[in-house]
Amino acid sequence: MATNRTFTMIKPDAVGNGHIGAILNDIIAAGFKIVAMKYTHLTEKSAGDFYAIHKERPFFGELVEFMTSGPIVAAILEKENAVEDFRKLIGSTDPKKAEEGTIRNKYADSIEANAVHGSDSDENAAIEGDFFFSKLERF
Ligand code: FUP
Repeated sequence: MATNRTFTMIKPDAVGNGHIGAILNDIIAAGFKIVAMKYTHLTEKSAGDFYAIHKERPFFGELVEFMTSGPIVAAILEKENAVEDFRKLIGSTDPKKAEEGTIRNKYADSIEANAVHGSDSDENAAIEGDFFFSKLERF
């Protein structure tokens, strides 16, 4: 069943560079409602579990190291066609390829330090949201 929710993280690079406010502003201006949100710091275990799908990829170790290098903001977002529209708002994984005006184009440094995460399917949006938030933390 298609849902109208997606999951995002503002990653350590964007948090460290002071972009939390600007990124949240872009997200809200694009019509997304915040359903759940928390400021937290991933551990090696939680980052490894979250990115378990990439465990065999050559960049996995560096990805976990980067994602645990500082705090992140995790959030569940709601909007019609949320997953697809949010992927458009953030732009390509590689900020060099991200379209002008997208969040990664504006705030990301590299393919690894790419400012934000956005779920790639309704199924993963649900799994990723459940990873961070209980039912009582959604409004
Ligand atoms: P995306 O769905 O756009 O977040 O991209 P992927 O799921 O393909 O990758 C997840 C994360 O792995 C990226 F956000 C950054 C990292 N990554 C690298 O560090 N190097 C790569 O070559 C590809 C991805």
